[in-house]
Amino acid sequence: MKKIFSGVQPTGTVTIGNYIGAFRQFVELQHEYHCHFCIVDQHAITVQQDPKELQETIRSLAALYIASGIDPEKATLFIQSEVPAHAQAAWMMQCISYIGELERMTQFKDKSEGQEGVSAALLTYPPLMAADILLYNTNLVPVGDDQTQHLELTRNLAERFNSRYGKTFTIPEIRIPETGARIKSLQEPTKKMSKSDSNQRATISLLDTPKQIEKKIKSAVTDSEGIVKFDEENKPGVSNLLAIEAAMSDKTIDEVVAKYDGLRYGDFKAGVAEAVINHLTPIQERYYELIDSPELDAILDRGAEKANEVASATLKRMENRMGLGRKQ
Ligand code: ATP
Ligand code: LTN
Repeated sequence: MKKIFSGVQPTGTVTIGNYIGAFRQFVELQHEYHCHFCIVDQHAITVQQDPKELQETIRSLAALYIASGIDPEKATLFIQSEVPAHAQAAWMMQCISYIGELERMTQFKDKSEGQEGVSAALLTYPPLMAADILLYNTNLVPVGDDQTQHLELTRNLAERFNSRYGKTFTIPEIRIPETGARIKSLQEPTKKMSKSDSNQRATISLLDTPKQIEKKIKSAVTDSEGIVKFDEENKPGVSNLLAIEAAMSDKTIDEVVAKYDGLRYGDFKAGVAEAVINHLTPIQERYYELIDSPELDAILDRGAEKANEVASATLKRMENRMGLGRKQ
C-alpha cells in the first residue's frame, strides 16, 4: 500500500480553508493509502506561542482531525514532538540544505517580512518539514497549494541525500485538491484564508457558531456588479464564496452558480452560510464529545507509539548512511 504523510500546525482553530484544502483530502485518501497525519507543534513554535494556549490548541486539533472523519483505526494520528526522530532527522536535513534555497521560500519571506527578531527556525522550517515527510517513506503529500514550494524543496533534499549517501528516501509527490486548493480571506479575497490571521472576520473556523458563520459571510467582501458568477480574477470575493459552497455541499462550481442564477448577493450569501452550517454541525457535535475524553489520549498515545516505530528505523538508516555515531 502506498504511503501518505501530511501535517497541520496547531496555531489557531482550523479554518474552512484548512478543512477544504487539507482535511477533506485526508478523509478521502485514508481508505486507499497507509496514512500518517501529524500535529506539527515543533513547526508552530517557529513563531512565539503562549505555552498554555499551544497545549490546548494541540488537543483541539487532534479532536478536529477525528471529528472531520479521520479514522484512527485506519490512519496514524500523532503529535510531532512525541516522536523525537523528527527533530533529529531535521538536523541532518538542515546540514544538506543551503541558506540561499531556504531564503527563497515565500512562506519564510511572508512570515519574516517587517518582523523584528525573526527566529532561525523560521528559516529552517522546511528541512523539518522534509524530515517529517521522508521519515515515513512517503509517496504522496496532500496539502493546499501554498505548500508547493516546500514540497519541491523536500524532493530536492531527498534527491541530494540519496545521491550523496546512497538511496535512502522515496521521492514524494504533492497532491493538491482540484477545487478549494486555496480558499481566500473573506475580507481580502486575494489573500489566502489563514488560521493565524488576526482579523477574526476574515476566517471561518470549524468551531464557529451558526450565528458567527452567518455574520462573517454576510460581511464578506464581494463587488458591486451584483451578478453571481465564477471569475477569480475580476470577482475574487464571489468566486471564493462559490468555491466554499461547492466544497461544503459536494457540488461543482457550475451547479452552485446555476442555483443562484438571477438572485441577489444577499440570497447568495445566506445560501453559502446555510451550506457551511449544515456541513459543520455534525463535525462540531463529534468534536465536543471528544475534546475532554480519555479516548482522545488513547488515540494519541497509540499514534505516537506506531509513528515512533517507523520513524526511528528510518532515522537509524539515515545516521548510518551519514556516518554518525559508531560503526554498526
Ligand atoms: P498559519 O496561518 O498558522 O500559517 P494555515 O492556516 O496556513 O496556518 P497550516 O497549518 O499551515 O495552516 O496548513 C494546514 C494545511 O491546510 C496545509 O495543507 C495547507 O496547505 C492547507 N491550507 C492552509 N490554508 C489554506 C487555504 N486557505 N486554502 C486551502 N488550503 C489551505
Ligand atoms: N508546512 C506545512 C505544515 C507541515 C506539513 C508537514 C505539511 C509541516 N510538516 C509535512 C505536509 C507534510 C504548513 O504550513 N501547512
